Amino acid sequence: MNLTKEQVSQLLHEAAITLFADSLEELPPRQQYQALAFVVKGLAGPTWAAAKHGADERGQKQVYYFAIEFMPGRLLASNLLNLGILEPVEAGLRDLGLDPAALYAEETEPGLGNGGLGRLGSAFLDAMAAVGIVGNGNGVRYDQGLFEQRFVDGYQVELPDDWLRDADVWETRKADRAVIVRFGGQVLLDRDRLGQITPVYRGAEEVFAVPYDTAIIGYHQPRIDTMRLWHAEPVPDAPEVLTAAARARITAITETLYPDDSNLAGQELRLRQEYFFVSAGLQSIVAHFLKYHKSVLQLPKYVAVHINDTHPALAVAELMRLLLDEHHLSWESAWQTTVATLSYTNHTLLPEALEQWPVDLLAAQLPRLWQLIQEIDRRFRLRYTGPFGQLLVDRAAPVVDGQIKMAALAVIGSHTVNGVAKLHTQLLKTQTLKELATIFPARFVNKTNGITPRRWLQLADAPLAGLLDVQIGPGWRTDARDIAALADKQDDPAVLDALIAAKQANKVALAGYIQETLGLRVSPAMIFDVQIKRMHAYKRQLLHVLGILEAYQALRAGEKRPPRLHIFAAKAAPSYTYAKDIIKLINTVADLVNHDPAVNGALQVAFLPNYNVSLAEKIVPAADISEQISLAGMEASGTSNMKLMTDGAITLATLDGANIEIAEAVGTSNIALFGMTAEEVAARRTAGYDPAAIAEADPRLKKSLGMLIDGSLPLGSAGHTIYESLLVDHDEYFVLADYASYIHASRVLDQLWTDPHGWAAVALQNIAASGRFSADDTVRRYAKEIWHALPARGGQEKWQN
Ligand code: 73E
Repeated sequence: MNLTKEQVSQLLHEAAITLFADSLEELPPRQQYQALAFVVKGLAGPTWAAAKHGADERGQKQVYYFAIEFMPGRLLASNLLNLGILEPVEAGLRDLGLDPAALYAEETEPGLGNGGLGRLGSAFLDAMAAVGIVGNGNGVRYDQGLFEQRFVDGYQVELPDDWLRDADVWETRKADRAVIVRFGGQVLLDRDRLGQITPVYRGAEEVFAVPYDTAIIGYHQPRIDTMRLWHAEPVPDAPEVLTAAARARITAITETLYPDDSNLAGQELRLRQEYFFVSAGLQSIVAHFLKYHKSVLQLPKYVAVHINDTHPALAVAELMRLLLDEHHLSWESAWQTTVATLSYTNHTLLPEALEQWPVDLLAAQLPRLWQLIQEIDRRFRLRYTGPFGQLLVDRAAPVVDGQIKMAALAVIGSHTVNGVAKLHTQLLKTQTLKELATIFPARFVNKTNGITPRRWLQLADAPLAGLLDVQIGPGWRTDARDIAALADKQDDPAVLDALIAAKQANKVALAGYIQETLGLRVSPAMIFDVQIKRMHAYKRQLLHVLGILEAYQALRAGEKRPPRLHIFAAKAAPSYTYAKDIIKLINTVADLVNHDPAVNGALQVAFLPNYNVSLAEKIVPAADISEQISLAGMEASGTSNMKLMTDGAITLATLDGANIEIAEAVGTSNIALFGMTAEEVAARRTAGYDPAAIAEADPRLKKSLGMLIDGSLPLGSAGHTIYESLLVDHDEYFVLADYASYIHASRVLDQLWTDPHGWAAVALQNIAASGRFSADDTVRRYAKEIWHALPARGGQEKWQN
């Protein structure tokens, strides 16, 4: 799209008058931001409108990505970049005396997700638009996103996230596209003389689902996809007047995001959320489809519906309901159509995260779906018991012991199932879903996760992006694989110096932010050692803390080590007390080492509050070390590992999730690996394990553990809880088993740091190898091998204005 900076200025002034009846110069920064966002939305509007019809008219297959979480991050700079007008707009702003970065910072980030799962969904939408796939997000418009985190006395405190206070400029309410979603009541099956069955609903609760659409702008091409989020409201003009309580039950559906990551919520409200966005999404897809096509039997040819984790797995039964009850297909053709339309990604092996619903709960909320799930279960058992035997089928079936297993429903009702990293997919097939993989071996495939280099390199890391332009030309901006060309420069000292300078600039900026936020002065000359992700026992932030205490003792004993700043950012689920204890521990250790003159300047800890996409954009470019230290076999993939690598951090990692593929990509000499493999962990679990003996044999470790309970760290009850989790409750996540090799790997990095060019050469190889983790390639593989929705070749679309 073409735009001059003079046009920018004119449009902005007009928007200020239209929106706020004031001149741009008079507006507070928040309103200046809103005016600019309004201008950008207007510029994209005509192309967005055309895109909506274009795909249908061309008969291009559409992908609908169903996810209960999305985390787009701030959109203004990203939209400007994708539209190709970042430069003129920034120049225009500067001419007006406005600071672009300050305006971007006025945007409230929609925190409609917990962590990697939600962020992945948004990265995929951005990537689909970039590579020309007609993609649609389908999710929930929560009134309140993930809580805002503060620390009080080192403890996590949660504040509500009122992200819609100032209205969201990007969303468009589409009241005319609302649909009705039904819960509860009774369903009777009415059979007419021809044997046709029609369900009759009595006493159902009706909920009005209103879509809010946000444009997902394709990078440097006239392709705009849509993220559609549904909001729950009472049905307007309904014949019955609702009580306040009945209205509240309805609006509660989209009031807040469940703040649990990798855990199942299990409550009725969560089930209502899941059905709500699944039913609304499928109803609107089928209705739209039938405007352009004659028969629902054609659905799989033009529509792919992707189930992101089991949260939308009710799609299997809901699509059956629509095809049977509303479009009167036979069971067999409805089933064929459903399976051919749906595909499913599993994101976790953790048993506590595998969703199941008690039959009573589901039957009461969704009586028609319960009838259909029973029939799916009955037919599944009938079909597969012969060939596979009762025992295996019992383990694989969706309805077992009064519970409905959502992963089983998703696998049975999908044509393809994928894990999110090679190891994860293999463990799915051989452990978590092994019975289903025996029955449907061809359904299981791997699709390793990816990230968008546009947000993490082009936008968040301008110094490195500039370096790449100079060294290898700008081609990498459209095809991340081109970054590989950087590998040839590893022996060029000028390039290494430039790389060091780029990293330094990012570290200076982050140091400023740390000072501002925590009042902690840190030196950008230190090693910035970063662990940013949800707080969870399996991710082992605790191992990182034990490493800090080891270094603390070493320094106090007079050892010399390169100065290191340990940077954490992580939210804990409000009900996850153990994770909150670890937060308290990190803050307490930070207090100790940051105030001890004996280690001054050599060891510091900064725990930045309120981790979200915008904070990650500050931390990732400044990282030297990327801590990816989960117990092997636990982290499905991880994606911060990919972002940190892309921005030139060196990974300190276990052989878990996508770390294994990162190691393959960079070579083992360019990554610091440690710890047990997933197989070794499994063997150790069987063999039994004595963490106390490990502690006893290592004086420094013993001292660190003692500090948890001897009063040297004012931890309250948290110290005892953590101590006991390791030494009394058998250290479920093998923290002590991997401790020695973790310390060793970390010391190897200390050694490398003493040779700046050596370090920079390794960092450079990491950047060069990061291209394969671009989400653009990931969605291309999904499109080719799962959705069968190949990207449009250029030429079909044009910018509209
Ligand atoms: O390893 C990550 C993975 O990189 C995994 O833990 C995460 O998904 C990422 C993207 O694939 C994930 N989140 C959840 N399950 N897996 C989850 C489960 C329940 C509620 C919210 C999130």
